[in-house]
Amino acid sequence: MLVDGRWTQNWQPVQGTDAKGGFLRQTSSFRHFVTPDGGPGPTGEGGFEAEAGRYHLYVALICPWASRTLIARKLKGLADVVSVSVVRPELGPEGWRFGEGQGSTDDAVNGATFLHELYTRADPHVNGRATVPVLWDIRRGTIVNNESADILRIFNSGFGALATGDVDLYPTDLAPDIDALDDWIYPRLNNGVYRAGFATTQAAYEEAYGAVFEALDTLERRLAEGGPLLFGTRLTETDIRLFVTLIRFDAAYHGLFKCNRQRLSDYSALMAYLHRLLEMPAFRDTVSIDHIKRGYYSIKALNPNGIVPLGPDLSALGL
Ligand SMILES: N[C@@H](CCC(=O)N[C@@H](CS)C(=O)NCC(=O)O)C(=O)O
Repeated sequence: MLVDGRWTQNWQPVQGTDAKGGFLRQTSSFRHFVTPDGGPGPTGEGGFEAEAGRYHLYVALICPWASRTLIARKLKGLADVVSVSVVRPELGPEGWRFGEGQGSTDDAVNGATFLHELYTRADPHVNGRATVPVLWDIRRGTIVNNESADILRIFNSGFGALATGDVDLYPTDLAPDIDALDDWIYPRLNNGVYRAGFATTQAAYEEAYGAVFEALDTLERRLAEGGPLLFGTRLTETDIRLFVTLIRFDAAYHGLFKCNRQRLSDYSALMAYLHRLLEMPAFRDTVSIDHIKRGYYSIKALNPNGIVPLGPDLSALGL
């Protein structure tokens, strides 16, 4: 992690632990918004007006939070407006690293070797972890935002007419329901799998495991009774936020994170839902099972020998 702008060697893949051995995720530190006229957004400062070619997105394909933003970028028709760099899937001693090949890229904008260099460039005294995603302002040479939930909303409405996709991922009439469902899914499922995987006590693991499967059971019923999507026929940001966790479940969370009461492929409505979303290139094209498996199974604290499993067979999903 970074302390006063310098990379420290005590970096650990486990972000933090509470008094009961529960996993704690660091909060994001850059919270500015791109807006159509450059005015400030709900948090942060103004000065980040929408413009084609001005912003760059740094992602890891293993990372569910970064993948959310990639899906939104495609759904909103922003692929030619916001460019992308992809780090290698393995988190090494200096965190995320760039490098051309096997689905990863160099950093064509800043020429960085490690993602943490961008954090220091944005703030020479930065503290904390160098996480993906990062939305970078090429003109000002700084980080606009490193919180995927914000970047989803920036892509939905911050680019105004530059966004040609005709879907509204956060429509006003559904906003309170979307917020409520996001807030319900996040601790139980999106972050719940991490809380199970990185728990350092049996009690913290069991609590997280219970929450994960309670959430999956509830969502299975919701989709069976009221699908095809979480809000009927309207595709929203909550579908993106759920998809990124479901698509990683059998490949990573079932085994490595010990979320193994059932596989996702044992849930019929959730599988039908995954199939439905994977029919859209904006979802399918952002999924790399290769990066997901190599990335998660490279976490030495959980898998010391780094052996990447050959299974599971995901051919039912065309993956
Ligand atoms: N709040 C952030 C969380 C992002 C996050 O935790 N990303 C992980 C990868 S999945 C990361 O980059 N970790 C690097 C590290 O912890 O050093 C978001 O949703 O954007």
